[in-house]
Amino acid sequence: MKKYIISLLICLSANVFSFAQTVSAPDSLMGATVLSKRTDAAMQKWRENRFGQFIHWGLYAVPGGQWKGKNYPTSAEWLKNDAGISAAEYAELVHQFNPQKYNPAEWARIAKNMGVKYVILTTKHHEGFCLWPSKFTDFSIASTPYKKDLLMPFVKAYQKEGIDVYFYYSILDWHNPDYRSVINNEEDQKAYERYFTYVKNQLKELITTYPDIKGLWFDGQWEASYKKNYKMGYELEQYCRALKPGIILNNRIRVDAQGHVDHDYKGRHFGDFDGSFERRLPSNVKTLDFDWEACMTVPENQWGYHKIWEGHVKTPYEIQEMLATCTSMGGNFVLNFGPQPDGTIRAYEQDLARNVGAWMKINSAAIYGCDNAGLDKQDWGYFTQKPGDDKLYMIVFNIPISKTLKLKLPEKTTIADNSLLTDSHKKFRIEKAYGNEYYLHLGDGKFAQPFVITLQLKKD
Ligand code: FHN
Repeated sequence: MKKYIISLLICLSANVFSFAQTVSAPDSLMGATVLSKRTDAAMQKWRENRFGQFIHWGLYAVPGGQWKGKNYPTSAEWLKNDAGISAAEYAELVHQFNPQKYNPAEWARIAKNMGVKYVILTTKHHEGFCLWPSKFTDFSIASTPYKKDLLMPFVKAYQKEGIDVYFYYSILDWHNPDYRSVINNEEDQKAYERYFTYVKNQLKELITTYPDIKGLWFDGQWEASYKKNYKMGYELEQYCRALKPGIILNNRIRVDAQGHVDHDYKGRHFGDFDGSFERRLPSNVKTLDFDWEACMTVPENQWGYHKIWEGHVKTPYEIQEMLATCTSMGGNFVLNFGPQPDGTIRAYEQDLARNVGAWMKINSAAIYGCDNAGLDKQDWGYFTQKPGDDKLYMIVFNIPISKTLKLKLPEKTTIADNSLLTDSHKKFRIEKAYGNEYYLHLGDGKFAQPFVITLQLKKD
């Protein structure tokens, strides 16, 4: 027993130390502090999750992108700004926010069936409205006809489905009278400092009231006021890490002394991962030596609920391909949902979740825990591999006319076996082309695309 306790203590201290090692003090320009991939279990879990859900929900869901009979095709959650609505007039929306059909268990079921392993919920977006009854403002759910906290039932429901919960928090705030976009004089600075205290109070409130959350996802860090007060970002980072050791923070928590956002003056991401891939994926990258996440909207640029979706709306196939792309490049993929003001999820988002989920149910082995496989990208799709595993996954999106898939293996590696992921009896003929290049012959079979082929590799 004594032996067991000693080895447990050694293990625990090694884990804490391995993370502590990666967080350093900032340099004089307030550069990044996590200089290599975190190796602790929490971050490893984040990495293995690979697929997440984003949820943008707030007062903006009520007008749904329309104001006084006019449609604003820009992002619904930016309506206050885009329609030039005064803070007082916008605040009246609290009396209309009454999500009687809010059923977080149903949301969590949809998310679970889609195959996500984590979720990020906007607790306070740029509009400043809080989804929880914050002690520090009246501009919260407590002032609505609904009154009840939206966060606790959310956290519980998602946790019940085994989905990790993260909270989004906007540093930018259009409602708090102390908030400043720019600091023009001492008064502004004083007000901004009061606002910063408000932010810290709220974050402490969130972290302590909902201790099961795994991390915080910051946004709105680009304004001149925050850049001028760049030391606040570092203070905030330390503050969150002290309140919740092991917490996972995205890169938008900080700016450096030269006003760089997302990445510091040396190009290194802030926080624990690079979350600056917004509505885009990194291009042409074989592998990245840092953790990263891409977040994506279903329509072109709507995060919050908008009554009218114009332009391109993504299909399940496109989402599956983005997820495969991110996994093959060692990153996470997060898909956004914008619930309706009554608390229900738009029918198209539900369909999309169902379809992506149906694909995930049979192919997720090629996603969860997988990473870049270190092979040259081929036009038919994406390679993924679990680190240290000798199984390689080929996620096929485009079948060539030749019905043969080219692949180039690392030196001194051969293919011991292969099969369709969904049918271990379905084998393919492999032909050695030249060097370490092979052709995999699909034959005449019909495949519901995208499909996954598993290759069992063998070292010579
Ligand atoms: O302005 C926001 C936007 O509304 C949305 O929340 C996205 C999500 O990454 N972030 C912002 C801009 O970067």
